[in-house]
Amino acid sequence: MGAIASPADLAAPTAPTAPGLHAAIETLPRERLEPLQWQRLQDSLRNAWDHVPWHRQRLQAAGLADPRDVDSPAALQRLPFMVKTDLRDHYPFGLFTRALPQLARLHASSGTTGKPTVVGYTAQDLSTWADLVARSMHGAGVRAGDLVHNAYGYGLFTGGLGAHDGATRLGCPVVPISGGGTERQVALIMDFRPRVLCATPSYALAIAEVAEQQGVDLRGSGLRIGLFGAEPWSEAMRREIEARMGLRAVDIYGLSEIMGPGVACECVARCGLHGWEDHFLFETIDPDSGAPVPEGEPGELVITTLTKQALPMLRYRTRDITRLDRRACACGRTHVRILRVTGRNDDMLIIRGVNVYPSQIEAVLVGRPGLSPHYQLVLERQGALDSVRLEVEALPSLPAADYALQAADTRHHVKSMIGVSADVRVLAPGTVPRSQGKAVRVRDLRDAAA
Ligand code: DLL
Repeated sequence: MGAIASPADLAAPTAPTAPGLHAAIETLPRERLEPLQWQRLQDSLRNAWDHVPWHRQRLQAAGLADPRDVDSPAALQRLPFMVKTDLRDHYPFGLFTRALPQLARLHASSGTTGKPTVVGYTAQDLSTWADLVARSMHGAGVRAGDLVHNAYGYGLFTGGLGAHDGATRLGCPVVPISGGGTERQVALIMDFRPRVLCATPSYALAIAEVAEQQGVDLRGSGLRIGLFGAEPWSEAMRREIEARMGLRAVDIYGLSEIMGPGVACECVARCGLHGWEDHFLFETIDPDSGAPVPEGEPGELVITTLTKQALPMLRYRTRDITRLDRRACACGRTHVRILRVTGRNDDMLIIRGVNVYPSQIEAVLVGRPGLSPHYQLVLERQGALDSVRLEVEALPSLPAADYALQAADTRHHVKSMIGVSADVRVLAPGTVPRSQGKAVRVRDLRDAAA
C-alpha cells in the first residue's frame, strides 16, 4: 500500500471484490427495484399529505385524491415540482412533518442571499444517510478500518458530518479535521497516513499546492482514494488531482435539501454516479418546459425522497444539469447512473449568446502548460454587452515575460473549444483566492457597474 501508484494503476478500475454493505439491494434487478420505489413513494406522499397542509393542498390541486394513486411515471409527472424557495418561504421549519423535539439534527445552507434553507432529520433519517454514505464509500473502494481524513467543513454544511457518519458506519476511523489550516492538513496526512481523503476538489488542490510549497510529495503519503464533491469539477481536474496526490479521485454528489453527500456516488468503474434508487426517485426534465427528457439526454435533475421522514421532498428541482443512464453498470449495480453534473442552471453563463458552464472553461484550462488550475471568471458589463474575463494563475515555472503569450494562446483554445471570446489574463502565482470548501469560480460585477 505504501508504493506510489503510477498513473496507469490509477486508471485501471479494480473489480469490486468484497460484497458491499448492502450488496443485495445495490444489485436488485430493476423489475424488483421499481415496485419497491412506488410503494415507498406512496408512503412518502402519505407522510407529506398527512403532516404538512401545504403538501396536501398542492397535491389535491394537482388532482390527486389519494397518495396510493401515484403508481406510474405518468402519475408522478402530474405532481407539482418543489423548488428551493419553497423551503425559504416556509422558513425555518414549515415543511417539516415532525415537531422539533422529534428531530435529531438540523443543517442549513449558508445562504449568500436571503434566508438560509433549513433541513431536518429524524434519528432514522440520520441512520439512512449514514448507510448511504457508507454504501457510497464502499462502492468507491473504501474498506472498514481505512483511516479517513475528512476535510469537508463540519457544521451546518452537510459535507463534514455527512461524510463522518458514513465513514463511521462503514467501520472507518475518522480524522475530523474540517476545512482550513491547510499546512496542518498536510502534516497530519503525512503523519497519520490516512488512506482516504474527503474534500471538495478545489480544496484538495489547495492541499496539494501547499504540500508542494512545503516540499512534501503527497504521492508518497498513504492516500489512495479521494471522495470529492459538493461542487462541479471536470475530468481534467480529476487527472490533475490524481497526478498530484497519487490517489484515485471519485465523484460523490448530494445536496442538503435531499439529504447531503451520498445521494449518488461513482463506483470503481467510474462511469457515472450511482443514484441510490431505493431511497430516491430520479427524473430529468427540460428546465424550460418541465417536460421529461428522454433517458440519456441532458436535463435538470429532479429528485423525490422515498424514505425521508422529517422532510419529504417531492419532485425537487435541483437545478443541476446531468444525464441519466439506467443500463446496468460493469460493477453489477442496477441503480441509475447519473452522469457527472457539469454545472447548475443558475451557474450557466450566457456569453454573447453562447451557453457556458464554468466547468467547461476549467476543462480547457486544467493541464495547459504553464498554467495552474486556479481560475475565476469575472463578468462585467461593457455598454449593453456582457463580457467575461478569465483570470488564471501561472505556475511558478512560467516566466512573467511569457504571460501575455500564454494568455493569447489560452484565449484561442477557449474560443475554438467552447466558442466564446474571453479576455484571458494570466496572473502571478497565488493571486486567485483559494477555497477551503466550495470554490468561487464566478465573480459577477455586472450589477456593481450598473
Ligand atoms: O454540497 C452536499 C455534498 C457535500 C455533496 C460533500 C458532496 C460532497 P449543498 O451545499 O446543499 O450540499 O450543495 C448542493 O452542490 O445541487 C450541486 O450543484 C453541487 N454539487 C454537489 N456535489 C456535486 C458533484 C452539498 N459531485 C449542490 N458535482 C448541488 C457537481 C455537485 N456538483
